[in-house]
Formats: sequence, structure tokens, C-alpha cells
Amino acid sequence: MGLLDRILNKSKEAKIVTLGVSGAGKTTLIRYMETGEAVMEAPQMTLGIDIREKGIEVGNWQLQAIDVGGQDLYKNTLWALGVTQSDGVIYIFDGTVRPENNERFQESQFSFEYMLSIVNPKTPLLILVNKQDLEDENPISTAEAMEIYELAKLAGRSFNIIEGSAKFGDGIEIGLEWMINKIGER
Ligand SMILES: Nc1nc2c(ncn2[C@@H]2O[C@H](COP(=O)(O)OP(=O)(O)O)[C@@H](O)[C@H]2O)c(=O)[nH]1
Ligand SMILES: [Mg+2]
Repeated sequence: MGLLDRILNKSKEAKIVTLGVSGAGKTTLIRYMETGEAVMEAPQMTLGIDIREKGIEVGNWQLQAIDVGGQDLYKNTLWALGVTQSDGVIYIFDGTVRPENNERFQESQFSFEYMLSIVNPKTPLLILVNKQDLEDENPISTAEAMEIYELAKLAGRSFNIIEGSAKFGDGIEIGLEWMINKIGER
């Protein structure tokens, strides 16, 4: 959308941050949202914080994404910064991580709990159970995610959970529409 269109259509702007363990698909999701095309090339590992220039159009909204590295160093320093700069949070679970993968599952649980501790309950929180396209790896469903990450404790938060694929974009649009509606209500 051009500048004039944006003024005439009163396009609204918001910032969102993607969080989740390293490799969950944060950067892939942002690439998908920016281009609307399948992300066939694996992104380079995100170092530090990347405030994206390219906007994401959803309806008459322009979203700007903040991408943050998932490694502990960044988690402990930059996630909270990203959260304070954002109107909404997209938290990504790597759907191929199951409780049987003890170490990875523990890291995933821990990182999720940490996110909850730094995100205001009123901030719209979209949870993506990612990598559903990897059928051979039997990714967890939203129902399984609700159970293993004990998502009943999110009652009272502004949250939504979807299954999808950051790589191919399945399920993403519905999630983003929910997000802009919630941001618009605030
Ligand atoms: N098959 C598949 N691979 C994905 C998906 N999302 C991310 N990946 C892959 O997972 C790896 C890590 O993705 P990346 O976006 O860099 O994760 P980040 O560390 O959270 O930013 C890359 O090889 C991606 O191609 C997905 O939905 N499906
Ligand atoms: Mg990344």
C-alpha cells in the first residue's frame, strides 16, 4: 500500500515480536508473513535483535515484526526488550519437540514459562504449534500442546492457539486476523 492509500485508508500500525526456542521457526514465520510465499531456504541463525523494515500487511493493518535470537544469551537480555516494544506476541512451539525428547522438551517448557513471566496478561498472545507439514515427525497437535505445556493456566490471558506451518503458511492467516482484532480492541 502506498503512503497516500495508507493515509486515506487510515491504515493502522502495530508491532509484534516472535518468541520461542532457537530453531522453532521465528524467522521463517516472519519471512512468510512478509512475502506471503513458502520459505524454502532455511534462514541463518538470528543473532541479537532484528527490527524488520519490511511491513506485513493484514487487512488495513501494517505490522512490523521484531525478530529475536532464541539462544539463552538473547533470551535473557533481548526478549524482554522486544516485548516492551510490541503490541502483540507470537510464541512458537517447535511441534516436533515432544516430552520424550527430554532435554529439548525441558528447554521448550522453560522458555515458554519465561515468556509468560515477561508478557503482560493483557497483551495478545498467539501461540503457533509449528512444523505441522513435517508429517513424518508426527508433530504435536494443539490439544497435545495444551496438555504438555499445561495451557489451562493461560485462562484470563488474551491468547489463541493455532497449528500451522511457518514454512508454508498454513494456519497463519487466521492467527494474524485474530491478532489484529485483539490489538484493535485495546
Ligand atoms: N518443515 C518446516 N521447517 C520449518 C518450519 N519452520 C521453520 N522450519 C525450519 O526450522 C529451522 C529453524 O527455523 P528458523 O526460522 O531459523 O528458527 P528460529 O531460530 O526460531 O528463527 C530452519 O531449518 C527452518 O527451515 C516449518 O513450519 N516447517
Ligand atoms: Mg531466527
